[in-house]
Amino acid sequence: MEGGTVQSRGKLIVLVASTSESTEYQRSTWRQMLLATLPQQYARFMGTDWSTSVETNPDGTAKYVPNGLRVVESLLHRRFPEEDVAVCYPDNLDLFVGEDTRVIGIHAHNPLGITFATDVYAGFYGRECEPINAYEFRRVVTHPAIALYRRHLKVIVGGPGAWQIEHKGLQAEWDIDTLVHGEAEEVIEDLFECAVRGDALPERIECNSPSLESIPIAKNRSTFGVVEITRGCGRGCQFCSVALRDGKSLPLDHILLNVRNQVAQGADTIMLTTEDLFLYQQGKRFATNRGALIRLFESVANVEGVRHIMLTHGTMAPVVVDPGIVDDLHLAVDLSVNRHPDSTHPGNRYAMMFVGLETGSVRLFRHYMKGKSYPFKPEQWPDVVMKGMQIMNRANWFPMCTFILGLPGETREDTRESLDLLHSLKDARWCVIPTLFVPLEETRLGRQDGARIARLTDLQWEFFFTCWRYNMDFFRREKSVQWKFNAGIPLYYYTLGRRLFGPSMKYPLFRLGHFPERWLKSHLYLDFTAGTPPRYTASETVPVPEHAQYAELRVLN
Ligand code: B12
Ligand code: SF4
Repeated sequence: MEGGTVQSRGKLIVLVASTSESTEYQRSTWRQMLLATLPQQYARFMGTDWSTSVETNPDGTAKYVPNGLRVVESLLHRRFPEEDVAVCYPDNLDLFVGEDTRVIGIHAHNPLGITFATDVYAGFYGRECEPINAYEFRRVVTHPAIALYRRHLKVIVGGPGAWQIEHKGLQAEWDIDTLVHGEAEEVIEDLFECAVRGDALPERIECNSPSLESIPIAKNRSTFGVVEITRGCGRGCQFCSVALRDGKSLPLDHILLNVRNQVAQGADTIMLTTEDLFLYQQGKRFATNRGALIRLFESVANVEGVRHIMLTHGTMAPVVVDPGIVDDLHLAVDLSVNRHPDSTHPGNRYAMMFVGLETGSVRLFRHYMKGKSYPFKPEQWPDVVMKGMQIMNRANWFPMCTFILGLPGETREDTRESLDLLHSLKDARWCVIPTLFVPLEETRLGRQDGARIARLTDLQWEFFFTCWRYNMDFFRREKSVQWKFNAGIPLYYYTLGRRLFGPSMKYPLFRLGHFPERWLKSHLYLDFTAGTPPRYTASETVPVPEHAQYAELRVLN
């Protein structure tokens, strides 16, 4: 390592991301997501040592970090010589922070683990448990190398989870000069220049959406080979932070340059990143652009070195409007990293995409997220979900779907409707993640109370654990370990669960532990014994309403 000099003087600007937000262990997104949820205190018993499994270049810099930090790095290269900027993991901060260092830029994806789905799970072990993500982030921000040179350093934190630090009032305690919220393209260069000069910095910066032209090509490798294909969405869901940002697509040339850069740096997997895959080069009113999508997949797959394509988010409605689209995008299955014996693909591969189903209650759906089902009406939502799932599953797309429990004003009837939809999806090939409502600050529901795990009703618990029962049955096939898990369930309930959450979790939890349904049915809402058919089935077609009829429902544009 040419480290002698680097070590003693340091780099002018050091960018850093925690290992638990950078790891691409086994190319498994769900494993990384677990790190945002599992409690650090018990991590070693859960076999998650890989949370710090990342790769380092010979000079000590990071091989891959979250894409947002790569974008910041590329923006800085416009203003500062490349040799003045280093990107590393916390364990190598000592190599790069020194007398010459003026700015530390820290990326925050989910730094305290307080967003959807995350602290819920750490909470099962008691209130004081900190998720691995939070522990790892704290390790960055309180790193001794930063403390040692703090007198001449500015500390800037940005990323999609920066709001969490403000929300928990930790900015002063962690001695952070500036928190940057939102898309930072148009502020980075000036902000870092001021920081390098030692000027006083604002405590917080709220960024506006940048023009397409100001989004740079990421020169270096991002975790999971993330390459953005769109930004924003515009469907207007009230709980979502990107709801009101208009959707825009990155030009294909820009995308392909990014793909080539990823591959040139050793990535063989490209994660096409978007809020909704079907918005890529969309037509009017979210119309899917089938040709552009096919061209995108083919062009990416044709880049030499690309072996796998991974997806991020998408919505159900476009699949129901245009069922052939998932067949046309067969490369998402052919080049997927995921395999499951239930896939009919010759290599048992399946495409995995995150899909927000959020609720089975038409009332809540209409109130909070009616743009999500467009061009269908809110009352068609359960049919859209059933049909969309059928179409996806037939094409070997097994989506990872989220539901939100505890949306403001959720009644028992609403929860029952979600349970009905869940019941109807019992034979689907999917993964279903129950999350608790979190009022993200920059959203229209930002001032509402968040849902609390300790306040879940018996019906909400039933929803929660029925989801996990489905997931276990679908993904965990080794029956030999199943009995151990089942036996652990009552043990957990009587030693800890009952004390932390009260008796309303009992029977739902016992469903997770595979207790006999004929016994559970008198205690739970859903009856899984043979007699009760699910409320919904996938219909032959779901009619797209006439626009005239639908006009008054639109929240769009
Ligand atoms: C790809 C992705 C993932 C991947 C890969 C993550 C990774 N480590 O690289 C996977 C699937 C693993 C993942 C997991 C999770 N994710 Co995620 N993910 C995304 C996604 C789709 C793209 C991220 C991205 O690369 N965007 C492109 C870059 C350019 O944008 P950016 O990161 O925001 O960066 C910009 C600014 O934030 C800023 N910036 C970024 N870093 C820095 C640093 C400094 C110093 C400064 C000044 C500025 C700055 O500048 C950049 C340019 O504008 C986003 C949604 C989205 N479209 O952004 C969700 C998103 C970020 N994820 C989210 C969540 C909730 C999670 C999980 C917690 C999910 C879960 N419930 O389990 C986990 C946490 C994982 C972990 N270990 O931390 C939420 C974040 C909400 C929040 N933080 O409050 C988002 C916004 C999705 C959503 N709408 O809900 N995720
Ligand atoms: S469809 Fe998804 S990304 Fe778009 S506003 Fe709704 S939740 Fe947000």
